[in-house]
Amino acid sequence: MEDLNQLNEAIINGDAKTARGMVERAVAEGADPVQLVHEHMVPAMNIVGQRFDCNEYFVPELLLSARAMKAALEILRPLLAKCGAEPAGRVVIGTIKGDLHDIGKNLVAAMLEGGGFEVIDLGVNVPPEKFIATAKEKNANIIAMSALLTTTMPAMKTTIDALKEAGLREHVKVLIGGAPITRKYADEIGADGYSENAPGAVSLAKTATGK
Ligand code: B12
Repeated sequence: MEDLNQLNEAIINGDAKTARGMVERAVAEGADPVQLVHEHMVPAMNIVGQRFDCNEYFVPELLLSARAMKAALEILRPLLAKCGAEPAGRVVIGTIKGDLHDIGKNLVAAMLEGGGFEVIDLGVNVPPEKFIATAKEKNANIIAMSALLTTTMPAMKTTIDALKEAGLREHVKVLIGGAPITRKYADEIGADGYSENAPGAVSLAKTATGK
């Protein structure tokens, strides 16, 4: 059996090849994909964040760790999706305008797929009008927005306001998340739900759609 602490180390050190290889072998040996993500990969990214905070890591190191995380997630994404059952609703997800962080958003998208939702992922730097137009076009039940920068958070409120103006607010639930987001902020801007992690996002989405 793999020593999974090495998976944490590979992500912290930005070693994409090792991270991907470890995940492939762990999965082949029967490891639980959800456990790999939440007990090893997310904590590893948290350590990367702490090192960035105390000037031990700089943007190049962050990029390498993010690349390692993505490489490992690529293997797990289809497996996370398979954990689910019946389609539970349609979610339009994206990282808010001005924000390029997508690791958490990708994790939430994968877990929602795993929870049985059809997920339309608009990627990063998504303007309010694109969220609205896609939700309308795809007849979505939920818009899920991610923000990692305090400077981009206000675009979440702009999107909710635009949803109201488009006459869609009654039909589309809005879930938000990302490191700087709090429940208080979600309440302030009139979002329907906030969660600090990806499994929580699935529970919120299920509650929002009455599943
Ligand atoms: C990796 C990283 C980067 C990478 C991003 C790569 C990528 N593809 O995502 C790169 C190097 C590109 C980057 C760039 C920048 N970054 Co950066 N980055 C980070 C870092 C270290 C980790 C973020 C991460 O991936 N965490 C792991 C994931 C799994 O966690 P998460 O995103 O929080 O997601 C979880 C939950 O929040 C939740 N969730 C997330 N989204 C959603 C959505 C919904 C609907 C729900 C319900 C839940 C939910 O579930 C997720 C899974 O559990 C953070 C530090 C930190 N501790 O957060 C800084 C951080 C976010 N970055 C920061 C900064 C300042 C920047 C830059 C401005 C740096 C610069 N000088 O250029 C740029 C901005 C670029 C831009 N316009 O977006 C600051 C933000 C400070 C602030 N107050 O706004 C942070 C906090 C670092 C710091 N302490 O200063 N960054």
